[in-house]
Amino acid sequence: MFGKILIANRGEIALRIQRACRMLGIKTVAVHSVADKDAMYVRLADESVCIGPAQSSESYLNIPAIISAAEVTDAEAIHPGYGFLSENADFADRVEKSGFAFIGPRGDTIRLMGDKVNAKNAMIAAGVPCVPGSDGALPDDPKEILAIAKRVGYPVLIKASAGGGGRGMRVVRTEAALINSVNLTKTEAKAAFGSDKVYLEKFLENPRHIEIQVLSDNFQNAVHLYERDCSMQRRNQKVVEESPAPGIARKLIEKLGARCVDACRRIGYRGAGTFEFLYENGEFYFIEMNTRVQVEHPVTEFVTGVDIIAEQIRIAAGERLSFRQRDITPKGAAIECRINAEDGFTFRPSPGKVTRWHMPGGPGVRLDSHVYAGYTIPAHYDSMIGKLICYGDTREQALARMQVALSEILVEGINTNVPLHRQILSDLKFMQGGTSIHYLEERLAEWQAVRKEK
Ligand code: MV4
Repeated sequence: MFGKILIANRGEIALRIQRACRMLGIKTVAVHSVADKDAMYVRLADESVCIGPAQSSESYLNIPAIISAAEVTDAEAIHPGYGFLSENADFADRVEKSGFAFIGPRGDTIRLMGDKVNAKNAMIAAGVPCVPGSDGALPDDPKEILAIAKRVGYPVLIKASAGGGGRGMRVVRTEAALINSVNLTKTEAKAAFGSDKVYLEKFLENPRHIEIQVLSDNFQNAVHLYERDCSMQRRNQKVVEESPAPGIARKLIEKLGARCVDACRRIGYRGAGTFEFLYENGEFYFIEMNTRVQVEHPVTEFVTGVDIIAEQIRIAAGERLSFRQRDITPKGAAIECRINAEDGFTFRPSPGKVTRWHMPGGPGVRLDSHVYAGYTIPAHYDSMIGKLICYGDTREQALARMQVALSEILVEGINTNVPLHRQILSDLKFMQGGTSIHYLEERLAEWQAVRKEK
């Protein structure tokens, strides 16, 4: 087991990783930008290294600075968290070449999954159900592209292979618009990601977003930790996530999970990962794989009892998974609200000094946040400042605890999106469960209109 881990991230996930390290008796090195020098996890770290000025490109994305910090502190491993360099294959390679363990998959696995066409081909080979579409990247010949779209059937979606997370996608509803849309998407993809490789899929009009969490050790032991429903999202930013996915049969999830586990074995996956699916008319369709821990991992931790971050560290240290699939029996329901330093309805970021910070508690209530009264939220980074996760024996109980917990939150000095969460949690259709990826955006338009009248 490692003696010291460098945490190459910031905010709530840096604190979360530090908690796992300290629980395992591992020393921690916190790296921080000038703007994060007063962060709690810096104060709690055994050692801290300032790696640069506030802007991410000079600090949290600064590969030489991070690797140098690991060298000068004699760290044995680096945990990338999520975002920043967590899915940067070159970073993973350079970490390992510099003699440190990268807490995550090998660089070539990250590279494979970062190319969405290759990722999809790997899944098709493993028998994971995918969205119908082009067989690989779209060819150059317009006649062939028209034939593929005709076979798939309109509407279709053109996606950048080097994109992901909603970037570089275009819906095409008529044959007349196809070739222009493909060329436009290729141009944008080339500019944004350096590759104009695009592929085509049947466009699903009203799906839910369901993801499967997996853990896979170095000995090809892989298990799935069931699913999360992440459909409550706005502009590809998740707002609320939950497990289990309301109204989807366990057997269906277990069948899908087994396919994901098989895929992990075939590609030699290492660490924690998430298979993203769209779910529509009772069918699952693979869209992408995330080769990192996700923001919403606490939802799965509540219903399975597995400490996902600790498992990531154990796997990276070469340990075998200490449980098998049959040991994973999910229980109850959990729901997560992402707490953002922003206005809940205009979404305008609201950085600044937090003058009051009172967080909820009680049975089944967890608050993952690095914020404290007196802390100044920097303006340079993502607006998420914490996550409130509530657990219950049933979804109804988890929702009730979440409503009570949200009502206890007291924050002054900045705006938060807590009012939005309270609105969502009391929305009848949401409470019935199973809303699609478009539901929140539909309701937001109404809620904002009402608020304008107030
Ligand atoms: C899709 C889709 C509909 N049909 N693919 C968005 C981000 C990336 N995960 C893929 N995404 C989508 N792919 C097909 N064939 C709709 C989306 C999508 C979406 C997916 C999941 C969660 C939120 C979303 C928001 C907009 C679009």
